[in-house]
Amino acid sequence: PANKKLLVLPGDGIGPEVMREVRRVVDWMDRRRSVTFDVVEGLVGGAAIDAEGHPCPDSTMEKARAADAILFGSVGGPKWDTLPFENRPELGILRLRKDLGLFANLRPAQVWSPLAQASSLKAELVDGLDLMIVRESTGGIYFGEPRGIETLPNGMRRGFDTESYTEEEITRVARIGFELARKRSNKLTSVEKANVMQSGRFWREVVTAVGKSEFPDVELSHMYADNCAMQLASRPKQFDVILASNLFGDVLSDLAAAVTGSLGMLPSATLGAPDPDGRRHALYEPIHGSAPDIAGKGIANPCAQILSFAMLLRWSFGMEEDARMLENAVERVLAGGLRTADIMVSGAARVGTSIMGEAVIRELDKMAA
Ligand code: NAD
Ligand code: IPM
Ligand code: K
Ligand code: MN
Repeated sequence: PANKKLLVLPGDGIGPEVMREVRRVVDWMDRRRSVTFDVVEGLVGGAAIDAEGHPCPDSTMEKARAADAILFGSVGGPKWDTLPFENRPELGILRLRKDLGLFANLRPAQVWSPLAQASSLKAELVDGLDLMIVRESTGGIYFGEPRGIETLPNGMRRGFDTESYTEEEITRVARIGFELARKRSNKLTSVEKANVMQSGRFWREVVTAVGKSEFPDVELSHMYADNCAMQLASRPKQFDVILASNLFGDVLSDLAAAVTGSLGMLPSATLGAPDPDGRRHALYEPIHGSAPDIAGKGIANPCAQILSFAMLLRWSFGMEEDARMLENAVERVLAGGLRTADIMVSGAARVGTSIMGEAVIRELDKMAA
């Protein structure tokens, strides 16, 4: 079979630091498994602004369109925070999602037993937690028009954005949520604020209709987003699949990360619709950002980035066995007592980014032996 074309976009801050550890895993897979990757690197975010004057230059978009899968790091940082809105690093990831039509952002939040102690909640509330947030990622208030900052005729200034969802946008992401629920515990919780937002009311109406006509076997419930945040922080194990808009999904997934132990652990996949010949654009990235507060210190947790590569193997290349193997390797490292600072518990050994990455490779070696 043809080599798999992989585009790697490290980005800014801890992005390149944690990506370095994934490159070891890619090399390992190349050497030890029957698959060969053609790895191409590209510029995105602040790094691309510095080199080419745009957070997602056309050269990067071309590489992205040609790739079989994209592994993305993180973008942003204080260096670029004062740039005009149209030229911020964050536009890098937003353009990739929008222009490639990556509308379904899958954010699994799992607690592995060795990490239950690292959660912000009592261990018994999270042990065995396994939920999936399906976040819409090309619509809503992130892209709605009109938006801007303006001065009104009376001299007052205002800033404004628009939350808007079409029936088609809701339907296609709802289908992804329902399909995932079917493969898991058959429960879908759709989240909005139908009590105060017209777009939320419409969201609930459309999701209900999709459920009735196409997924009557899936148990669908609806929850207001504020209540969902409270429920996630107090009884997270009640959830299986959570379906949410772009903004609510963003907020709820950071919350889910705290509940599972750390932002440094959670991967994501962002998928587009398959084209007629079955090819589907897909991008994989940790849900965390460039973590400027710890960048350059060599202490970032590489697990979320490594687990994003596991999701890539599973979702883009159908390499389920290899994905599991990689996830197991990470779990064994944690069970063995190695911890980066963000998931430190008493009695564990505190290590940096590269020791963590090396330990994952060692576990892979043992499993393949
Ligand atoms: P952040 O996710 O970068 O960091 C939040 C906190 O979590 C920080 O204290 C950080 O040190 C910690 N953290 C994050 N990842 C970690 C890891 N792997 N290991 C250990 N600790 C980790 O969010 P922020 O500070 O709000 O944003 C920083 C920059 O990142 C901003 O410019 C923001 O826009 C950008 N951002 C980008 C993405 C993306 O690239 N998709 C996602 C989120 C934020
Ligand atoms: C994320 C980030 C992005 C988002 C930003 C950087 C545009 O927070 O990927 O979760 O809000 O989607
Ligand atoms: K990221
Ligand atoms: Mn976010």
